[in-house]
Amino acid sequence: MDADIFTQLKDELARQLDTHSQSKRDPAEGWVNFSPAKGAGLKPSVLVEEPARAGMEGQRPSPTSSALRLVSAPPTGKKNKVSDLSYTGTWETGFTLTWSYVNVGDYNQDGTVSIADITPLAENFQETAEGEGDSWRGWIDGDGNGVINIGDITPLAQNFFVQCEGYLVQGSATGDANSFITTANIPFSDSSADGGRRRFIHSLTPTGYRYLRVMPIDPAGLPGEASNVLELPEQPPPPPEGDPPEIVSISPDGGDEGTQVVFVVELTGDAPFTFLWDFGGAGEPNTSNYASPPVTLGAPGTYTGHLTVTNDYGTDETDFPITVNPVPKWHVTVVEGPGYVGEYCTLAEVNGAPAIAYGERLPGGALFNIKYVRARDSSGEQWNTPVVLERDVKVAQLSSVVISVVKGNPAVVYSRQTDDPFKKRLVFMRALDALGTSWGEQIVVEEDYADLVPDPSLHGFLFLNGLPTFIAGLKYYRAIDEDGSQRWEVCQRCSNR
Ligand SMILES: [Ca+2]
Ligand SMILES: [Ca+2]
Repeated sequence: MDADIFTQLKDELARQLDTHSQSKRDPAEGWVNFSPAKGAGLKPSVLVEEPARAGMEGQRPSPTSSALRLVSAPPTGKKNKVSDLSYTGTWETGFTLTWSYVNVGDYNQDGTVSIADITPLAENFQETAEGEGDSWRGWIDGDGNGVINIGDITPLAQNFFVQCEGYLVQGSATGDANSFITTANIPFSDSSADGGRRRFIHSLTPTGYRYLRVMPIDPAGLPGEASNVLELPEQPPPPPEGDPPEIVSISPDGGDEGTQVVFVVELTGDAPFTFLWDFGGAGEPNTSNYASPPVTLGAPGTYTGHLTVTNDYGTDETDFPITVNPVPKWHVTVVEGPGYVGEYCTLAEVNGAPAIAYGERLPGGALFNIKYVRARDSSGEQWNTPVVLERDVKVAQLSSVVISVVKGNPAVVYSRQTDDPFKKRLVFMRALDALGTSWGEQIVVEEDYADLVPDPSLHGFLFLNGLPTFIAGLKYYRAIDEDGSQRWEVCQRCSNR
Protein backbone atom coordinates (compact mmCIF):
# COMPACT_ATOMS: atom_id res chain seq x y z
CA MET A 1 0.00 0.00 0.00
CA ASP A 2 1.14 3.37 -0.88
CA ALA A 3 1.66 5.52 2.21
CA ASP A 4 0.70 8.53 0.17
CA ILE A 5 -2.64 7.01 -0.63
CA PHE A 6 -3.15 6.18 2.99
CA THR A 7 -2.29 9.70 4.00
CA GLN A 8 -4.57 11.06 1.36
CA LEU A 9 -7.44 8.90 2.61
CA LYS A 10 -6.68 9.73 6.21
CA ASP A 11 -6.65 13.44 5.49
CA GLU A 12 -9.90 13.19 3.63
CA LEU A 13 -11.40 11.30 6.54
CA ALA A 14 -10.14 13.90 8.97
CA ARG A 15 -11.58 16.64 6.85
CA GLN A 16 -14.96 14.94 6.53
CA LEU A 17 -15.08 13.95 10.15
CA ASP A 18 -14.42 17.46 11.12
CA THR A 19 -17.28 18.70 8.97
CA HIS A 20 -19.52 15.87 9.95
CA SER A 21 -18.95 16.09 13.65
CA GLN A 22 -19.65 19.75 13.70
CA SER A 23 -23.17 19.10 12.61
CA LYS A 24 -23.95 15.82 14.29
CA ARG A 25 -21.51 15.10 17.05
CA ASP A 26 -19.22 16.61 19.47
CA PRO A 27 -16.06 17.87 17.86
CA ALA A 28 -13.85 14.93 17.17
CA GLU A 29 -11.45 15.67 19.89
CA GLY A 30 -8.52 13.39 19.97
CA TRP A 31 -9.16 12.44 16.38
CA VAL A 32 -5.91 14.07 15.29
CA ASN A 33 -2.45 12.76 15.69
CA PHE A 34 -2.78 9.38 14.16
CA SER A 35 -0.57 8.02 11.45
CA PRO A 36 -0.34 4.74 9.62
CA ALA A 37 2.02 2.31 11.12
CA LYS A 38 4.92 1.44 8.92
CA GLY A 39 5.14 -2.03 7.46
CA ALA A 40 2.73 -4.92 7.28
CA GLY A 41 -0.75 -4.64 8.68
CA LEU A 42 -0.82 -0.90 8.56
CA LYS A 43 -3.15 -0.66 11.46
CA PRO A 44 -3.57 2.96 12.28
CA SER A 45 -3.51 3.69 15.92
CA VAL A 46 -6.96 4.05 17.18
CA LEU A 47 -7.22 7.26 18.96
CA VAL A 48 -10.56 6.61 20.43
CA GLU A 49 -11.23 3.98 22.99
CA GLU A 50 -14.22 1.85 22.58
CA PRO A 51 -16.97 2.51 25.08
CA ALA A 52 -17.34 0.10 27.93
CA ARG A 53 -19.31 -2.96 26.82
CA ALA A 54 -22.29 -2.64 29.04
CA GLY A 55 -24.25 -5.36 27.29
CA MET A 56 -27.37 -3.91 28.76
CA GLU A 57 -29.94 -3.27 26.15
CA GLY A 58 -31.31 0.18 26.08
CA GLN A 59 -28.78 1.65 28.44
CA ARG A 60 -26.08 3.79 27.09
CA PRO A 61 -23.04 3.62 29.27
CA SER A 62 -21.89 6.90 30.64
CA PRO A 63 -18.49 7.86 29.44
CA THR A 64 -16.40 7.30 32.47
CA SER A 65 -13.08 7.23 30.76
CA SER A 66 -11.46 10.51 29.96
CA ALA A 67 -10.12 8.88 26.79
CA LEU A 68 -13.64 8.31 25.52
CA ARG A 69 -14.24 10.92 22.96
CA LEU A 70 -16.84 9.41 20.73
CA VAL A 71 -19.87 7.45 21.74
CA SER A 72 -20.90 4.50 19.67
CA ALA A 73 -24.22 4.21 17.85
CA PRO A 74 -25.96 1.24 16.21
CA PRO A 75 -26.30 1.03 12.44
CA THR A 76 -29.29 3.16 11.49
CA GLY A 77 -30.75 4.65 8.37
CA LYS A 78 -32.01 3.24 5.11
CA LYS A 79 -28.57 2.22 3.90
CA ASN A 80 -27.90 0.29 7.09
CA LYS A 81 -31.02 -1.80 6.78
CA VAL A 82 -30.57 -5.55 6.49
CA SER A 83 -32.70 -6.30 3.46
CA ASP A 84 -31.74 -9.89 2.66
CA LEU A 85 -33.11 -11.66 5.73
CA SER A 86 -34.41 -14.98 4.45
CA TYR A 87 -35.28 -18.40 5.77
CA THR A 88 -35.22 -22.04 4.85
CA GLY A 89 -37.03 -24.89 6.55
CA THR A 90 -40.51 -25.79 7.64
CA TRP A 91 -42.54 -25.93 10.82
CA GLU A 92 -41.68 -29.60 11.03
CA THR A 93 -37.94 -29.20 10.64
CA GLY A 94 -37.58 -25.75 12.17
CA PHE A 95 -36.31 -22.68 10.35
CA THR A 96 -32.89 -21.32 9.57
CA LEU A 97 -32.46 -17.57 9.12
CA THR A 98 -29.66 -16.02 7.13
CA TRP A 99 -28.77 -12.40 6.62
CA SER A 100 -25.81 -10.29 5.63
CA TYR A 101 -24.07 -7.93 7.96
CA VAL A 102 -24.81 -4.30 7.13
CA ASN A 103 -22.84 -1.45 8.63
CA VAL A 104 -21.95 1.08 5.97
CA GLY A 105 -18.33 2.21 6.25
CA ASP A 106 -17.19 -0.87 8.20
CA TYR A 107 -15.01 -1.88 5.32
CA ASN A 108 -12.96 -4.39 7.28
CA GLN A 109 -16.18 -5.86 8.75
CA ASP A 110 -14.96 -5.93 12.32
CA GLY A 111 -18.22 -4.52 13.66
CA THR A 112 -17.08 -0.92 14.02
CA VAL A 113 -16.69 1.91 11.55
CA SER A 114 -13.32 3.26 12.54
CA ILE A 115 -10.03 4.54 11.26
CA ALA A 116 -9.03 0.90 10.63
CA ASP A 117 -11.48 0.80 7.73
CA ILE A 118 -9.20 3.01 5.71
CA THR A 119 -6.81 0.10 5.32
CA PRO A 120 -8.93 -1.98 2.91
CA LEU A 121 -9.65 1.19 0.93
CA ALA A 122 -5.97 1.97 0.68
CA GLU A 123 -5.05 -1.59 -0.23
CA ASN A 124 -7.62 -1.72 -3.05
CA PHE A 125 -7.38 1.89 -4.08
CA GLN A 126 -8.53 2.58 -7.66
CA GLU A 127 -9.50 -1.06 -8.14
CA THR A 128 -12.76 -1.64 -9.90
CA ALA A 129 -15.69 -2.93 -7.87
CA GLU A 130 -18.00 -3.11 -10.85
CA GLY A 131 -20.31 -6.13 -10.63
CA GLU A 132 -18.54 -7.36 -7.52
CA GLY A 133 -21.82 -7.62 -5.67
CA ASP A 134 -21.36 -9.06 -2.22
CA SER A 135 -17.66 -9.68 -2.59
CA TRP A 136 -15.11 -7.93 -0.53
CA ARG A 137 -14.56 -5.18 -3.08
CA GLY A 138 -18.25 -4.76 -3.69
CA TRP A 139 -18.62 -4.11 -0.01
CA ILE A 140 -15.80 -1.58 0.35
CA ASP A 141 -17.06 0.42 -2.61
CA GLY A 142 -19.02 2.31 -0.01
CA ASP A 143 -20.41 4.95 -2.34
CA GLY A 144 -21.28 2.33 -4.91
CA ASN A 145 -19.71 4.07 -7.88
CA GLY A 146 -17.92 0.93 -9.07
CA VAL A 147 -14.41 2.02 -8.05
CA ILE A 148 -12.56 1.95 -4.76
CA ASN A 149 -11.76 5.60 -4.47
CA ILE A 150 -11.60 8.64 -2.28
CA GLY A 151 -15.39 8.93 -2.46
CA ASP A 152 -15.67 5.84 -0.28
CA ILE A 153 -14.33 7.88 2.63
CA THR A 154 -17.64 9.70 2.82
CA PRO A 155 -19.75 6.73 4.04
CA LEU A 156 -16.95 5.94 6.46
CA ALA A 157 -16.97 9.44 7.85
CA GLN A 158 -20.75 9.64 7.98
CA ASN A 159 -20.97 6.45 9.99
CA PHE A 160 -17.84 6.93 11.99
CA PHE A 161 -17.92 4.90 15.16
CA VAL A 162 -21.14 3.21 14.32
CA GLN A 163 -20.87 -0.16 15.98
CA CYS A 164 -22.69 -3.44 15.52
CA GLU A 165 -22.41 -5.57 18.62
CA GLY A 166 -24.70 -8.19 17.16
CA TYR A 167 -28.28 -8.71 16.11
CA LEU A 168 -31.51 -9.26 17.96
CA VAL A 169 -33.80 -11.84 16.34
CA GLN A 170 -37.32 -10.64 16.92
CA GLY A 171 -40.66 -12.32 16.40
CA SER A 172 -44.21 -11.06 16.10
CA ALA A 173 -47.57 -12.73 15.84
CA THR A 174 -49.07 -9.96 13.74
CA GLY A 175 -46.13 -8.42 11.90
CA ASP A 176 -46.99 -5.01 13.32
CA ALA A 177 -43.78 -3.00 13.72
CA ASN A 178 -44.40 -2.36 17.40
CA SER A 179 -45.24 -5.92 18.26
CA PHE A 180 -41.85 -7.54 17.73
CA ILE A 181 -40.21 -9.04 20.77
CA THR A 182 -36.69 -10.33 21.01
CA THR A 183 -36.28 -14.09 20.89
CA ALA A 184 -32.53 -14.37 20.49
CA ASN A 185 -29.42 -12.24 20.75
CA ILE A 186 -26.81 -13.13 18.18
CA PRO A 187 -23.34 -11.80 18.96
CA PHE A 188 -21.28 -10.32 16.14
CA SER A 189 -18.74 -13.08 16.61
CA ASP A 190 -21.30 -15.66 15.47
CA SER A 191 -20.96 -14.43 11.91
CA SER A 192 -18.50 -15.55 9.27
CA ALA A 193 -17.10 -13.72 6.30
CA ASP A 194 -15.64 -16.42 4.10
CA GLY A 195 -13.86 -13.92 1.83
CA GLY A 196 -16.92 -11.84 1.11
CA ARG A 197 -19.71 -10.25 3.00
CA ARG A 198 -20.06 -11.29 6.60
CA ARG A 199 -23.17 -13.38 7.16
CA PHE A 200 -25.24 -14.65 10.03
CA ILE A 201 -27.03 -17.98 10.28
CA HIS A 202 -29.48 -18.70 13.06
CA SER A 203 -31.76 -21.69 13.59
CA LEU A 204 -34.99 -21.40 15.50
CA THR A 205 -38.36 -22.96 16.09
CA PRO A 206 -40.89 -20.17 16.44
CA THR A 207 -43.51 -20.37 19.15
CA GLY A 208 -46.45 -18.02 18.93
CA TYR A 209 -45.18 -15.89 16.09
CA ARG A 210 -44.69 -16.16 12.36
CA TYR A 211 -43.18 -12.78 11.48
CA LEU A 212 -39.46 -12.36 11.94
CA ARG A 213 -36.91 -9.63 11.66
CA VAL A 214 -33.41 -8.88 12.90
CA MET A 215 -32.24 -5.69 14.56
CA PRO A 216 -28.64 -4.56 14.93
CA ILE A 217 -27.59 -3.35 18.34
CA ASP A 218 -24.62 -1.39 19.49
CA PRO A 219 -22.52 -2.28 22.53
CA ALA A 220 -24.96 -0.45 24.73
CA GLY A 221 -27.79 -2.55 23.41
CA LEU A 222 -29.39 0.30 21.53
CA PRO A 223 -31.33 -0.98 18.51
CA GLY A 224 -30.56 0.20 15.02
CA GLU A 225 -32.39 -0.20 11.74
CA ALA A 226 -34.85 -3.11 11.62
CA SER A 227 -34.43 -5.54 8.79
CA ASN A 228 -36.96 -6.66 6.24
CA VAL A 229 -39.77 -8.68 7.83
CA LEU A 230 -40.14 -12.36 7.03
CA GLU A 231 -43.54 -13.96 7.00
CA LEU A 232 -43.33 -17.66 7.70
CA PRO A 233 -45.95 -19.96 6.22
CA GLU A 234 -49.01 -20.55 8.32
CA GLN A 235 -48.37 -23.05 11.04
CA PRO A 236 -50.13 -26.33 10.30
CA PRO A 237 -52.76 -27.30 12.85
CA PRO A 238 -51.47 -29.55 15.58
CA PRO A 239 -52.11 -33.24 14.96
CA PRO A 240 -55.32 -34.56 16.49
CA GLU A 241 -54.91 -36.21 19.82
CA GLY A 242 -55.19 -39.97 19.94
CA ASP A 243 -53.13 -43.11 19.97
CA PRO A 244 -51.59 -44.41 16.76
CA PRO A 245 -52.04 -48.10 16.02
CA GLU A 246 -49.61 -50.55 17.48
CA ILE A 247 -49.66 -54.10 16.22
CA VAL A 248 -49.38 -56.54 19.11
CA SER A 249 -49.71 -59.86 17.35
CA ILE A 250 -50.99 -61.54 14.20
CA SER A 251 -52.45 -65.01 14.03
CA PRO A 252 -52.43 -67.68 12.81
CA ASP A 253 -48.85 -68.18 11.72
CA GLY A 254 -49.91 -70.50 8.91
CA GLY A 255 -51.96 -73.59 8.19
CA ASP A 256 -52.43 -76.55 5.89
CA GLU A 257 -52.24 -76.07 2.17
CA GLY A 258 -55.60 -75.67 0.51
CA THR A 259 -57.35 -74.71 3.72
CA GLN A 260 -58.89 -71.36 4.48
CA VAL A 261 -57.57 -69.44 7.46
CA VAL A 262 -58.75 -66.11 8.83
CA PHE A 263 -55.95 -63.77 9.80
CA VAL A 264 -56.58 -61.74 12.92
CA VAL A 265 -54.51 -58.87 14.25
CA GLU A 266 -54.41 -57.83 17.86
CA LEU A 267 -53.62 -54.15 18.15
CA THR A 268 -53.87 -51.09 20.31
CA GLY A 269 -54.73 -47.52 19.36
CA ASP A 270 -57.84 -45.56 18.56
CA ALA A 271 -60.33 -46.84 15.99
CA PRO A 272 -61.22 -46.56 13.21
CA PHE A 273 -58.34 -48.30 11.48
CA THR A 274 -57.58 -49.10 7.91
CA PHE A 275 -55.77 -52.30 7.05
CA LEU A 276 -53.51 -53.33 4.24
CA TRP A 277 -52.58 -56.99 4.29
CA ASP A 278 -50.07 -58.60 1.97
CA PHE A 279 -49.67 -62.34 2.31
CA GLY A 280 -46.45 -62.61 0.33
CA GLY A 281 -47.85 -65.19 -2.09
CA ALA A 282 -49.01 -67.57 0.65
CA GLY A 283 -52.54 -67.81 -0.70
CA GLU A 284 -55.58 -66.26 -2.35
CA PRO A 285 -56.33 -63.45 -2.12
CA ASN A 286 -52.78 -62.18 -1.77
CA THR A 287 -53.83 -58.75 -0.49
CA SER A 288 -56.80 -57.50 1.48
CA ASN A 289 -58.19 -54.43 3.19
CA TYR A 290 -60.35 -56.40 5.57
CA ALA A 291 -59.65 -56.27 9.28
CA SER A 292 -59.71 -60.07 9.47
CA PRO A 293 -59.31 -61.42 5.96
CA PRO A 294 -59.96 -65.05 5.02
CA VAL A 295 -57.19 -66.54 2.90
CA THR A 296 -57.05 -69.87 1.14
CA LEU A 297 -53.51 -71.08 1.59
CA GLY A 298 -51.63 -72.17 -1.51
CA ALA A 299 -48.47 -74.14 -2.07
CA PRO A 300 -46.53 -75.39 0.95
CA GLY A 301 -43.64 -73.16 2.01
CA THR A 302 -42.60 -70.34 4.27
CA TYR A 303 -43.79 -66.88 3.33
CA THR A 304 -43.41 -63.38 4.73
CA GLY A 305 -46.60 -61.39 5.01
CA HIS A 306 -46.81 -57.68 5.72
CA LEU A 307 -49.50 -55.74 7.53
CA THR A 308 -49.94 -51.97 7.61
CA VAL A 309 -52.49 -50.51 10.02
CA THR A 310 -53.34 -46.81 9.90
CA ASN A 311 -55.58 -44.53 11.89
CA ASP A 312 -55.91 -40.77 12.21
CA TYR A 313 -52.88 -40.62 14.47
CA GLY A 314 -50.33 -42.73 12.73
CA THR A 315 -49.34 -45.99 11.16
CA ASP A 316 -47.80 -49.23 12.30
CA GLU A 317 -46.57 -52.01 10.09
CA THR A 318 -44.84 -55.31 10.49
CA ASP A 319 -43.74 -58.42 8.68
CA PHE A 320 -45.16 -61.71 9.87
CA PRO A 321 -44.33 -65.30 8.95
CA ILE A 322 -46.79 -67.61 7.22
CA THR A 323 -45.97 -71.29 7.08
CA VAL A 324 -48.07 -73.39 4.72
CA ASN A 325 -47.86 -77.04 5.69
CA PRO A 326 -48.08 -79.77 3.06
CA VAL A 327 -51.03 -82.15 3.34
CA PRO A 328 -50.37 -85.82 2.48
CA LYS A 329 -52.02 -86.68 -0.83
CA TRP A 330 -52.72 -89.70 -2.98
CA HIS A 331 -49.97 -90.39 -5.36
CA VAL A 332 -51.26 -90.45 -8.92
CA THR A 333 -49.56 -92.08 -11.85
CA VAL A 334 -51.12 -92.12 -15.29
CA VAL A 335 -50.79 -95.70 -16.50
CA GLU A 336 -51.77 -95.27 -20.12
CA GLY A 337 -52.95 -92.48 -22.33
CA PRO A 338 -54.16 -90.69 -24.30
CA GLY A 339 -57.26 -92.20 -25.85
CA TYR A 340 -60.37 -93.73 -24.31
CA VAL A 341 -58.53 -96.11 -22.08
CA GLY A 342 -59.64 -97.22 -18.66
CA GLU A 343 -63.27 -98.24 -18.89
CA TYR A 344 -64.45 -101.30 -16.98
CA CYS A 345 -61.15 -101.53 -15.15
CA THR A 346 -60.30 -103.50 -12.02
CA LEU A 347 -57.14 -103.78 -10.01
CA ALA A 348 -55.35 -106.70 -8.40
CA GLU A 349 -51.98 -107.40 -6.90
CA VAL A 350 -50.09 -109.64 -9.31
CA ASN A 351 -46.88 -111.06 -7.93
CA GLY A 352 -46.19 -108.09 -5.72
CA ALA A 353 -47.11 -105.32 -8.13
CA PRO A 354 -50.39 -103.70 -9.09
CA ALA A 355 -51.99 -104.87 -12.31
CA ILE A 356 -55.05 -103.65 -14.12
CA ALA A 357 -57.47 -105.24 -16.53
CA TYR A 358 -59.56 -102.79 -18.51
CA GLY A 359 -61.26 -101.86 -21.71
CA GLU A 360 -59.96 -99.42 -24.31
CA ARG A 361 -62.75 -97.90 -26.32
CA LEU A 362 -61.77 -97.77 -29.98
CA PRO A 363 -62.53 -94.89 -32.37
CA GLY A 364 -66.21 -95.07 -33.24
CA GLY A 365 -67.08 -96.02 -29.69
CA ALA A 366 -68.70 -99.43 -30.22
CA LEU A 367 -65.69 -101.67 -29.92
CA PHE A 368 -63.07 -102.23 -27.28
CA ASN A 369 -59.75 -103.88 -26.78
CA ILE A 370 -59.52 -105.89 -23.57
CA LYS A 371 -56.17 -105.03 -22.04
CA TYR A 372 -53.92 -106.00 -19.17
CA VAL A 373 -51.04 -104.01 -17.73
CA ARG A 374 -48.81 -104.61 -14.74
CA ALA A 375 -46.55 -102.14 -12.95
CA ARG A 376 -42.81 -102.71 -12.97
CA ASP A 377 -42.55 -101.95 -9.30
CA SER A 378 -44.55 -102.61 -6.22
CA SER A 379 -45.51 -98.96 -5.78
CA GLY A 380 -46.88 -98.56 -9.30
CA GLU A 381 -44.49 -95.77 -10.31
CA GLN A 382 -43.54 -97.34 -13.61
CA TRP A 383 -45.79 -99.47 -15.82
CA ASN A 384 -45.15 -101.98 -18.57
CA THR A 385 -46.61 -101.79 -22.05
CA PRO A 386 -50.21 -103.01 -21.90
CA VAL A 387 -50.98 -106.46 -23.32
CA VAL A 388 -54.04 -106.76 -25.56
CA LEU A 389 -56.02 -109.81 -24.49
CA GLU A 390 -58.71 -109.53 -27.15
CA ARG A 391 -59.27 -106.99 -29.91
CA ASP A 392 -62.43 -105.40 -31.25
CA VAL A 393 -64.71 -106.68 -28.54
CA LYS A 394 -68.16 -105.33 -28.05
CA VAL A 395 -68.27 -105.16 -24.29
CA ALA A 396 -71.58 -105.79 -22.62
CA GLN A 397 -72.89 -102.61 -21.06
CA LEU A 398 -72.61 -102.06 -17.31
CA SER A 399 -70.38 -105.08 -17.15
CA SER A 400 -66.69 -105.10 -16.37
CA VAL A 401 -63.30 -106.63 -16.89
CA VAL A 402 -62.35 -108.23 -13.58
CA ILE A 403 -58.86 -109.34 -12.66
CA SER A 404 -57.52 -111.78 -10.10
CA VAL A 405 -54.60 -114.15 -9.59
CA VAL A 406 -55.43 -117.73 -10.34
CA LYS A 407 -52.92 -120.38 -9.35
CA GLY A 408 -50.09 -117.85 -9.37
CA ASN A 409 -50.85 -116.25 -12.71
CA PRO A 410 -53.05 -113.24 -13.48
CA ALA A 411 -56.44 -114.03 -14.90
CA VAL A 412 -59.40 -112.01 -16.13
CA VAL A 413 -63.08 -112.50 -16.64
CA TYR A 414 -65.00 -110.18 -18.90
CA SER A 415 -68.32 -110.04 -20.60
CA ARG A 416 -68.91 -109.25 -24.25
CA GLN A 417 -71.71 -109.15 -26.77
CA THR A 418 -71.95 -112.07 -29.08
CA ASP A 419 -73.08 -111.70 -32.65
CA ASP A 420 -76.55 -112.21 -31.31
CA PRO A 421 -77.31 -108.81 -29.74
CA PHE A 422 -79.46 -110.44 -27.08
CA LYS A 423 -76.75 -112.74 -25.86
CA LYS A 424 -73.83 -111.81 -23.62
CA ARG A 425 -70.90 -114.14 -23.30
CA LEU A 426 -68.68 -114.57 -20.21
CA VAL A 427 -65.00 -115.12 -21.06
CA PHE A 428 -62.19 -116.33 -18.78
CA MET A 429 -58.50 -115.91 -19.65
CA ARG A 430 -55.43 -116.80 -17.64
CA ALA A 431 -51.83 -115.77 -18.27
CA LEU A 432 -49.23 -118.40 -19.00
CA ASP A 433 -46.73 -116.81 -16.64
CA ALA A 434 -46.77 -115.10 -13.31
CA LEU A 435 -46.32 -111.58 -14.72
CA GLY A 436 -48.97 -111.80 -17.44
CA THR A 437 -46.58 -111.45 -20.36
CA SER A 438 -48.33 -114.07 -22.46
CA TRP A 439 -51.84 -115.39 -22.13
CA GLY A 440 -53.69 -118.65 -22.74
CA GLU A 441 -56.80 -119.25 -24.76
CA GLN A 442 -60.19 -117.78 -24.09
CA ILE A 443 -62.44 -120.04 -22.07
CA VAL A 444 -66.15 -119.37 -22.54
CA VAL A 445 -67.63 -119.60 -19.08
CA GLU A 446 -71.19 -119.10 -20.24
CA GLU A 447 -72.51 -118.28 -23.72
CA ASP A 448 -75.45 -116.20 -22.49
CA TYR A 449 -75.24 -115.25 -18.87
CA ALA A 450 -77.66 -112.31 -18.92
CA ASP A 451 -80.75 -114.39 -18.49
CA LEU A 452 -81.76 -112.97 -15.11
CA VAL A 453 -81.23 -109.27 -15.73
CA PRO A 454 -80.27 -107.46 -18.96
CA ASP A 455 -76.92 -106.18 -17.72
CA PRO A 456 -75.51 -108.22 -14.82
CA SER A 457 -72.20 -106.80 -13.57
CA LEU A 458 -69.06 -108.74 -12.81
CA HIS A 459 -67.51 -108.59 -9.36
CA GLY A 460 -65.56 -110.44 -6.75
CA PHE A 461 -63.20 -112.47 -8.86
CA LEU A 462 -61.38 -114.63 -6.32
CA PHE A 463 -59.17 -117.68 -6.16
CA LEU A 464 -61.28 -119.24 -3.48
CA ASN A 465 -60.59 -122.60 -1.93
CA GLY A 466 -58.20 -123.30 -4.77
CA LEU A 467 -60.75 -122.57 -7.47
CA PRO A 468 -61.38 -119.38 -9.46
CA THR A 469 -64.76 -117.96 -8.59
CA PHE A 470 -66.72 -114.78 -9.33
CA ILE A 471 -70.20 -113.41 -9.50
CA ALA A 472 -72.10 -111.96 -12.43
CA GLY A 473 -75.19 -110.26 -11.23
CA LEU A 474 -76.56 -112.65 -8.66
CA LYS A 475 -75.08 -115.73 -10.23
CA TYR A 476 -72.14 -117.32 -8.51
CA TYR A 477 -69.60 -118.95 -10.81
CA ARG A 478 -66.90 -121.43 -9.90
CA ALA A 479 -64.44 -123.33 -12.07
CA ILE A 480 -64.19 -127.05 -11.65
CA ASP A 481 -60.39 -127.03 -11.85
CA GLU A 482 -57.86 -124.80 -10.21
CA ASP A 483 -56.72 -122.91 -13.32
CA GLY A 484 -60.20 -122.48 -14.81
CA SER A 485 -59.15 -124.17 -18.02
CA GLN A 486 -61.99 -126.67 -17.95
CA ARG A 487 -65.67 -126.22 -17.90
CA TRP A 488 -67.22 -123.82 -15.38
CA GLU A 489 -70.39 -124.26 -13.47
CA VAL A 490 -72.97 -121.91 -12.13
CA CYS A 491 -72.95 -123.02 -8.55
CA GLN A 492 -75.93 -121.19 -7.32
CA ARG A 493 -78.43 -118.66 -8.35
CA CYS A 494 -78.30 -116.32 -5.41
CA SER A 495 -81.90 -115.32 -5.62
CA ASN A 496 -85.29 -116.67 -5.01
CA ARG A 497 -86.14 -116.97 -8.62
CA1 LIG B 1 -14.19 -1.50 10.87
CA1 LIG C 1 -16.32 4.19 -4.59
